[in-house]
Amino acid sequence: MLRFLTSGESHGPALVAVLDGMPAGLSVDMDLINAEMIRRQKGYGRGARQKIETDTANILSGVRHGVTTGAPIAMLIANRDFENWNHVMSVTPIDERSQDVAAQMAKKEIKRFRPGHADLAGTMKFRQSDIRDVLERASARETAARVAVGALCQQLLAEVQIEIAAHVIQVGDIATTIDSDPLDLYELDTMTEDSELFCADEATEPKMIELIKKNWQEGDSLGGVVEVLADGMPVGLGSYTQWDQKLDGLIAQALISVQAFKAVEFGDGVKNAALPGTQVHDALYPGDGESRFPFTRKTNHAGGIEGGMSNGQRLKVRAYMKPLPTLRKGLPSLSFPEYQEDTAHYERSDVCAIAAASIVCKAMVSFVLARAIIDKFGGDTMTDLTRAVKQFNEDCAAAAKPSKAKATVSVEVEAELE
Ligand code: EPS
Repeated sequence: MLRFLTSGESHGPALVAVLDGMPAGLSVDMDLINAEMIRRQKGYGRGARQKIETDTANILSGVRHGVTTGAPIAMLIANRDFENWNHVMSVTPIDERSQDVAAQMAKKEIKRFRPGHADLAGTMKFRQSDIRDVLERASARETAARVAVGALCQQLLAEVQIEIAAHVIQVGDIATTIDSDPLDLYELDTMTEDSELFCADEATEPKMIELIKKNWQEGDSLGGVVEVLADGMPVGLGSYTQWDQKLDGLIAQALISVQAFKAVEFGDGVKNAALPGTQVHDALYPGDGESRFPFTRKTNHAGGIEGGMSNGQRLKVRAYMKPLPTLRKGLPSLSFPEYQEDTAHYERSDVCAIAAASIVCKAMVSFVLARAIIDKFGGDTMTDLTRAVKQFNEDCAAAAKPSKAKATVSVEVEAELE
């Protein structure tokens, strides 16, 4: 089974990811991984930290001569900023009597909880004496490691002709007016490439940027909405047979695990709850000869998942991010460890990180899809995997043939009768 863990603190020496269960024989393109790492660092509304970092993933194991061996893949992303935090984040004990150490410690001390962040519950849960022990790991800096994992998964998905893309469709209360349904994903990717917010709607993006600017000036922060789309989906990823195998459940969990994400919607999930079934379910029509399947549909309100399984249509999932909880205009809060009234701590942060988060959401969906592909089709080698996917897809397409053959026979019979 494909799985991964990450390790690392925001201002520690490095982030690490270990991806286990990748099939042997996948050619790894480091440029593609690092291009995705750089994309995650972009986006209007990010803070000064991104000027310090130039994220690159270094593969330490599991890949030889550019090809996966089937062994666990370890990747390391260095934190350049660590040099400014070497005492505060030192792995080994520090000498607090040293002036250097004391000065850095005092500067980085956190004494007040930030409502909305992991600070309060995390400090109590682990009985910490310093909020920083929570903040450092709860930080969204960790998503750099997830993007490295996701970029590798995207390379596996490409081998089985699954294409994935993400774009920002809302910042604060400003939504795009672009309908992504008719766009192919390559086109969508090209449209977002030069955008500062990875938003395909050129007309709306300046308004989003203005809103971020305004919130920055006011010491506030903003969330937004990301849409992740995948084409070339085989039928039957995930399963209806058990709650923990449902593809939508797995994707939702993966997306909600991304820092600050609070809601996930498949297809028109939210709107559908208010409509009668005849307006919601995607009616089936016979295959048109061009479809990869023995059926076609005119709508995709379900977002490509029915009964916890992919149904062959475009996967369409939206993920909703809350505004970041680190605010210059601090909310009423409490001091630690006295729990006295105070104002929330402010530490350098982003005003809006939705563009970066779109790359993270894409990475998480890529991971879940790669895992589902391996679960269904077997994962020791890429040769076996790609062969099994191809065969299954061909069998699905061929399923259309009996009805066509029947039609032909009946035509022939009628002809004979004449
Ligand atoms: C983050 C706070 C900021 C962000 C960080 C997430 O970091 P810093 O405190 O160093 O300025 O920039 O995100 C990243 C470093 C990153 O690479 O995405 C937080 O508190 O979650």
